[in-house]
Amino acid sequence: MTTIEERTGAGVSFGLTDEQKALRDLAHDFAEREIRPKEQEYDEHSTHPAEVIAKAHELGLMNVHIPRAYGGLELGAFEGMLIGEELCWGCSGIGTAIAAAGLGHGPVILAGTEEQKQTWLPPLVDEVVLSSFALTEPNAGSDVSGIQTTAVRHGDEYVLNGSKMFITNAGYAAWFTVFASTDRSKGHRGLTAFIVPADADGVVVDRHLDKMGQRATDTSALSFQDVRVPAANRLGEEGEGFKIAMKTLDFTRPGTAIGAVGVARAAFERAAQYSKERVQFGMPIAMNQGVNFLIADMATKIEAARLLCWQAAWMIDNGLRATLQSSYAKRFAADTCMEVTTDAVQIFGGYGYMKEYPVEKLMRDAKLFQIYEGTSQIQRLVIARELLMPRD
Ligand code: COS
Repeated sequence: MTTIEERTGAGVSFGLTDEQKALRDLAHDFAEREIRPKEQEYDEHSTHPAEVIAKAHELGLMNVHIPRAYGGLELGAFEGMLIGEELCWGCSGIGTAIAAAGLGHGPVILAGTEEQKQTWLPPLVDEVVLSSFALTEPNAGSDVSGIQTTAVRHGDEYVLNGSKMFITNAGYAAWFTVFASTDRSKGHRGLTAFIVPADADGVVVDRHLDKMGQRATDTSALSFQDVRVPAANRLGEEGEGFKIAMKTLDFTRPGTAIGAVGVARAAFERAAQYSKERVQFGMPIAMNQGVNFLIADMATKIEAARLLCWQAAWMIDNGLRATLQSSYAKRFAADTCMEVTTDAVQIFGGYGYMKEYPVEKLMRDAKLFQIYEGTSQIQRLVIARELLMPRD
């Protein structure tokens, strides 16, 4: 297997440019001022953070990958990560509500025609408009090829029927990227992607789902009942939907992984501080090897997770296929987040288990990173396949 260096000849730098530092500081300041003070309230009531999203939009902290040609900032995957880590450090429920908009319109950037891009992307820059990615179904989660929603062509239109499950921001999206089967006999080669306006007749947001964590993000069930979509809204050709979904996820998984780094860092900072303040047996508990080794391992794993995310972003920004590196990052960062937040609760002891202390929420929030955008098991499956049966 050729190494990345052999393929690109480029070196690696861990330093940030002044512009990148300014972007990270802007996102951090926003997270500290606008997100942190509201994280408990949004979590408790599981409400859509419309106000915070509007402010993030105004500051240019969302939809950041939209190309300049359509009014966007055209930031790279790496710059997106500098923002994403900070927003999720503030609260991953709110951070995910902001970041998931990128998943919704990612397929349009990736596979849209010029006309589709001109139609659907500029409004996302001009106004606070959300798009949403409708892939998962009640009976098709990890197994994308099992999608049962159908799209049948009638003249210049397709008629969509079916149900979607666990769709982020579904209750607040202006339009969806929907993956449906145009030919069930072809399995994954029969899947096709469509842009479906939320106000089209027959689009029904069935219910807001009550989650364990990341409760500020709306997750809803959705259905399509004889929804008529113009053929002009089809992304790519019939049968290209599966690959469009996979390529989108190659791009977005590291962005999700960096959110897990942000949550882990928030838990680490709080636990490290607490370990210095909490006195037992006449000394801060941080003096005990049983605690400070935990702290050391937490910090090491967070650093490693961030570097895997940065590597995946670097691959993407250099135009390289990053399927393997995206799954490395997503798998390791999600599992790290779960471990670090669990250890943070352990360091806080009984207080950590209580809702009035912040780490209980972080542990609940962490769990979702091991599930959405491909479970940790699916990431391992992708990693094993990429290593043992590489596609190029
Ligand atoms: N980029 C481009 N093409 C890809 C690809 C990628 N990352 N991954 C797979 N493909 C291609 C394969 O090369 C194959 O092409 P051919 O039809 O030409 O042979 C095709 O897609 C099917 O690939 P594969 O055989 O690997 O498909 P599987 O059905 O085994 O599924 C997994 C692969 C499990 C990786 C996929 O279904 C998956 O990612 N599942 C998790 C879904 C997920 O993340 N859900 C969360 C929803 S968003 S919150």
